[in-house]
Amino acid sequence: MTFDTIIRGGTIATAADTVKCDVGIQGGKITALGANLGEAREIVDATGHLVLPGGIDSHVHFAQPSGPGIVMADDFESGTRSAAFGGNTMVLPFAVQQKGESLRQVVKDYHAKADGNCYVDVSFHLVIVDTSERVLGQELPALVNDGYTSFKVFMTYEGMALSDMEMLNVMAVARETGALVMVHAENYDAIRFLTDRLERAGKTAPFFHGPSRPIPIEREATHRAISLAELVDVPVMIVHVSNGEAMEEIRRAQQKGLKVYGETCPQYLVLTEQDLEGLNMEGAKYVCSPPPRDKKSQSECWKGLQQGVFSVFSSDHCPFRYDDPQGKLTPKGRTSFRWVPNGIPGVETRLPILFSEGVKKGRISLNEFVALSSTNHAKTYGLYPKKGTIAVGADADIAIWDPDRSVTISQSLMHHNVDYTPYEGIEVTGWPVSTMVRGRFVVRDGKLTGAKGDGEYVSRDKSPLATPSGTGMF
Ligand code: DUC
Ligand code: ZN
Ligand code: ZN
Repeated sequence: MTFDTIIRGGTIATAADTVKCDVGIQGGKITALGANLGEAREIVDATGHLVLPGGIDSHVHFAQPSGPGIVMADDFESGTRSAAFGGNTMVLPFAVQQKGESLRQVVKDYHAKADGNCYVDVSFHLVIVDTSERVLGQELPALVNDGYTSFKVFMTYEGMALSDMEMLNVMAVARETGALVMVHAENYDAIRFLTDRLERAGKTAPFFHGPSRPIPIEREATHRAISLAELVDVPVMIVHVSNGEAMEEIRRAQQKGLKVYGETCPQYLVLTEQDLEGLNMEGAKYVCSPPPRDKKSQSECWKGLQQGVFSVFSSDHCPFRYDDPQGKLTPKGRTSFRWVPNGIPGVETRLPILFSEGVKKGRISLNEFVALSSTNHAKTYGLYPKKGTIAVGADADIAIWDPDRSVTISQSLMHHNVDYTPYEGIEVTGWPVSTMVRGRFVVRDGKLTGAKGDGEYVSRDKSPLATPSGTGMF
């Protein structure tokens, strides 16, 4: 038998196993695993390297309208290019509805932005802002059946926050259709209350973004989201969890047998509120929500990863340029943290940070790394086993890693369209050197070899993790 490509001599790790064997690839799929696979048009020597399922980043933002005068730095081209250099073969960005917009039109608009422009595979989550009868009764169920099988709701933000009644109505649609609901859990009124008080006291610097949304604001909303989901009997994913108190709410629900899942992100492992203290507006570089907390919260988030409370580790890449009036230095942002665009980049640094801080420092195993960075994303969002593993029949989505390469993270190494990285200066060991999407190298030995358009849109199945448990109250 001959193959298009054989990856030879590497150590393969999946979420379950670590083995030394070769990978045979044909027609974009993995068609054989074993020794002495025979002939191929191309033999890739992976001696001394790890051969891992390509990363799947199930929480990124590209090309989202972000308010008057603000422009998101990455579109689908630059965002997926950056993702590829970070060892990712697939990303799940959001298609975000505005009030009054047809969801069908939103999906069309985001396809127009993405199709033909991506270096790695993509699939959209929907963001539901308008809960009118037309959206919830007709458009959303039809879109779930068309493969848009997850959606996010916000409990905060002007023009986006849903009331409890609206959350319940959205959750009911998810229950009926088998979709998975992702929740941004922060208490909108409490943030507004604290923001007003801080501003009145003249506390307007970026640093005060943190004090405007302290841990109780996230913990309470997490508790409420879980309680609403319990009433409806619908599985939920609490995204971007920043601290132990919110994590414990998720753990408690899981121990009760509820299908509640959790996600955390690099900013909650390696950044703290002190990073927002920078002189002048420097702190704006770290403004994201929920905000980075303290060292104790970092170690509690690690516990959440180690103990399986968090099943996915995502970047929440939400890119704004710093030195740019359409980015973090928007003139209004100088008047108050309230107006600083919310979000930080990280799609390229997510995996090296988790690998180095996690695997190299002995906090998690290599197999747990694969689960948290790829396999569990595929399982959670209806992509498994086509994506997220190295197995015969799976797409040949592969990242080849040098596990011993030491790198100091720096903006000069990044391939995003942002002008900084919040992880500047962090030293990591382990780096993705090549990324292959469906059998073709997009990045090879640190060089871009793919073209925009190599990445395809992937329609998703309903998640097996999203089935109700049958304990609902109606
Ligand atoms: N939520 C996100 O998921 N990303 C960036 C900002 C936000 O509030
Ligand atoms: Zn969010
Ligand atoms: Zn996000």
